[in-house]
Formats: sequence, C-alpha cells, structure tokens
Amino acid sequence: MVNMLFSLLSTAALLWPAVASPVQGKITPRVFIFSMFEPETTIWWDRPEFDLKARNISLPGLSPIYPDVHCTPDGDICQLTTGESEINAASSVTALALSPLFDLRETYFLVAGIAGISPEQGTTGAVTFARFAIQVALQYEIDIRELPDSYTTGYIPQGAYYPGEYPTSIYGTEVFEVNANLRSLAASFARTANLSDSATAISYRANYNTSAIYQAAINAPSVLECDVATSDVYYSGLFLGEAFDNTTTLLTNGTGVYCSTAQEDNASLEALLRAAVYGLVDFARIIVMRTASDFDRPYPGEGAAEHLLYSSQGGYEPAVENIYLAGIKVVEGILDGWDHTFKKGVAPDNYIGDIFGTLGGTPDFGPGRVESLIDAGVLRRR
Ligand SMILES: *[C@@H]1O[C@H](CO)[C@@H](O)[C@H](O)[C@H]1NC(C)=O
Ligand SMILES: *[C@@H]1O[C@H](CO)[C@@H](O)[C@H](O)[C@H]1NC(C)=O
Ligand SMILES: *[C@@H]1O[C@H](CO)[C@@H](O)[C@H](O)[C@H]1NC(C)=O
Ligand SMILES: *[C@@H]1O[C@H](CO)[C@@H](O)[C@H](O)[C@H]1NC(C)=O
Ligand SMILES: *[C@@H]1O[C@H](CO)[C@@H](O)[C@H](O)[C@H]1NC(C)=O
Ligand SMILES: CC(=O)N[C@H]1CO[C@H](CO)[C@@H](O)[C@@H]1O
Repeated sequence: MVNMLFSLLSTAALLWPAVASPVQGKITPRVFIFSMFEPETTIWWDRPEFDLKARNISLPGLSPIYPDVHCTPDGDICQLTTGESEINAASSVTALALSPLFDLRETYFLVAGIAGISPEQGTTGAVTFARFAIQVALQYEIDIRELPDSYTTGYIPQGAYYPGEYPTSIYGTEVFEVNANLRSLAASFARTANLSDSATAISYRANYNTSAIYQAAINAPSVLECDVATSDVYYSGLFLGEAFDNTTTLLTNGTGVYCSTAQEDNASLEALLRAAVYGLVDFARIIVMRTASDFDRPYPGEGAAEHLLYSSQGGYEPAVENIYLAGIKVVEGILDGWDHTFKKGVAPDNYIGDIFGTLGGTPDFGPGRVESLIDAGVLRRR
C-alpha cells in the first residue's frame, strides 16, 4: 500500500509540469461534476453525450487514488473525484478551487453522489436535491450504556447540556445553505429522466409498508427536494436517524428536511465557501444532488445491524445509475440554457452561505452572525 501510494504520488508529480504546460489560458468549465468514489466517477464515462476522459489534468492536492480532474476536449464539462468522507472532500475541493489552471467564476458545481435516505422522506433510487447540508455528527457523544436515563440520544450539541439544545460552541461548518431557486431548476431538469429501479429494491422497500410514517419509502423512486446530513460516521438505525433528524431541525431552525445522508457535503461546501470569499467561485452556482442507495434505518421488526450489514436492499445499482440518468438532464439543462439563463446566473431568493454570514446577508438559521462568532470564540461579548 505504501509503495503504491508512493508511486501514484510520484507519477502525479512527474506528470504535473508536462500536463500543465500545454494548457493555453485557463480552463473555464460550465459544469463541474463532483464524484466521491470510483463508481460515481465511471458512471459518467463512455456516454454518448460527452467524453470526460478526453483530458486528464493532474492537480497538486488531489487524492492520491484520484489524482486527475477529467474534462471534455473543450473543457466545458469537468469532473473531480474527491475521495470519500469529510477530510478527502475538503482537501480535494480546496485544491481545485485554488488551482491556477481553472477559472471557476462562472462554473456550476454539481455534487453528484449516492447517499442514505430516511424512509420518512423517500426511497432507494430516489434523486434528492438539497438546500441545506448539515454536519449532524459535529456534536458531543456519550455511549448509550453510560447515558443518563432522561437523554433520548448519546449526541449532545457542543456547548449544550442536553440533546435538542442549541449548540453554543460553533465551528462554522455546521450548516450550509445553497441557492434554492437553482435547486428547483435542477430538480425540474431531473424530473424529465426515466429513473432506474431494481427488483430487489422493490421487494425490500415493500417491508416499510407497515408503518404509517414510512409511506414515502414504498413508492417508486422519484425526484425530491430535501436536505442532506453529513457525517464521517456511516450510521444506521432508528434512534440515530431520529437524533440526526432532530439535529437537522434544530440547526436549520425548523426549515431543513432531514432526508439524505452522506459523508462529504459539508466539507465540499466549506472549501467552496472559502474560495467564494475571494471571488474564485460563485456560491450561488452549487447543486447538491444525492441519489439514495440504502435506507438510514431498518424497517419495523428488522434489527439495525441486520439492516446495515447483511440485508440486500437493492438500491445501490439504481442509485449509481440515477446519478447519470438524472445528472445528465441537469448538465444538459445548464448547457442548453447557458446563453439566456445560466451564464448570467440564477439569483437566489434565500440566504446562501454559512452560519457566520461569511458571504454577506443574514443567515436564516443559527443564532445570527454576531452571536455565532461569539460562540466560535472569535468575538467577545460586550
Ligand atoms: C484519462 O484517464 C482515464 C482513466 O484513467 C483513461 O481511461 C483515459 O484513457 C485517459 N485519457 C487520456 C486522453 O489519456
Ligand atoms: C424507462 O426505462 C425502463 C427500463 O429502463 C423502460 O422499460 C421504459 O420503457 C422506459 N420508459 C420511458 C418512458 O422511456
Ligand atoms: C406489506 O408488504 C408485505 C410484503 O410485500 C406484504 O406481505 C404485507 O401484506 C403488506 N402489508 C400491508 C399492511 O400492506
Ligand atoms: C427527537 O425529538 C423528539 C421531539 O422532541 C423526541 O420525542 C425524540 O425522543 C427525539 N429523538 C431522539 C432519538 O433524540
Ligand atoms: C434559531 O434558533 C436559535 C435557537 O432556538 C435562536 O437562538 C435563533 O435566534 C434562531 N435563528 C433564526 C435566524 O431564526
Ligand atoms: C466531523 C468533521 O470532521 N467535520 C468537518 C466538516 O468539515 C469541516 C471543514 O470543511 C471541518 O472543519 C470539520 O471538522
């Protein structure tokens, strides 16, 4: 493993000047697809619409196992594979955002990955578009065996004393809000897709029919507008699902809808936000699309470990396929509407940015700019 890593790194280092020198001017992609791991990457390849393997560009700072950005010949469409989980996503997106090879000021970013799904909101194979990304596990945690009886979950917001209390220690990456008007446009493009499903997914999801609150789980996959929870820990089960659903409600002041669950989005958005502060990217041009590969909790009567480790949910293949089937409609919608809509941008009506109000405006979640900077330890209370 160490040897492989070394040789990948040194290959990237050797290729760097060779690849960089022929670039005339900067590459100005109209759409940048963010994939997180290999199946999400290759599902876009060998397609009739465009050839992402035409240009491979090594960038310092990318993952050692995904060292290249892939682009079409004209650079209109590019793809980054971040690597999985928060650290990989933050590092890779930072490297891209700061790269001198790209001009990303007019670029639309399409985060396109698989995810878990709450059966209260949707089903496997569903395609979700988020307005909020919530870093749900950025909390204190006590093992359930040492937990006071009155606590409903082992997760306690940082700086709080009880689950459900608003955190008073703020890091700044807890919640991100993206352009809701752009999200609706992207979802309308995706709704023209014929989504994939599988026989195994159909029979597994039928098991959720016994609970009245899981009726969204038993329908065929569709396109949904609901929010994404980010956690490095790949969790499963009723209580964690409920706990992070509660966290989503708390951190978005009741606006967010806990729906899909993944390991990267808060990190990718933090990296884009930092670049947006310097005008390198436009934070109003981000689409977070997650397709559901599995449920975040078992069906009534099934054990959590059985559900996570042994069940055949049948959602993985359709979820990966639906990244392309729905995503291509979004990419084509942006390219087809470039001249009259997307070049100038889709103005947001909602607040966009982080809990600190870093990009300006007043956050519609959180305790407000001043209070959150106090809770971050940056400002002092007068
Ligand atoms: C780009 O990388 C992919 C994946 O490694 C490879 O299949 C393709 O041939 C490469 N393209 C070029 C032009 O070298
Ligand atoms: C949708 O896809 C399914 C299977 O992939 C196919 O059988 C069906 O004909 C398609 N429907 C439309 C309207 O294209
Ligand atoms: C739920 O689905 C299962 C499996 O398909 C079926 O056996 C059962 O009758 C259904 N129950 C209800 C309440 O619809
Ligand atoms: C989530 O919040 C509800 C309402 O406050 C509460 O009844 C429930 O116990 C909470 N769930 C968990 C797992 O903390
Ligand atoms: C969000 O909720 C917190 C805690 O309940 C409250 O202090 C804050 O003022 C609310 N923020 C907004 C923007 O409504
Ligand atoms: C739990 C965790 O590691 N969360 C990370 C989310 O992303 C930001 C940076 O983008 C990190 O600061 C957090 O630590």
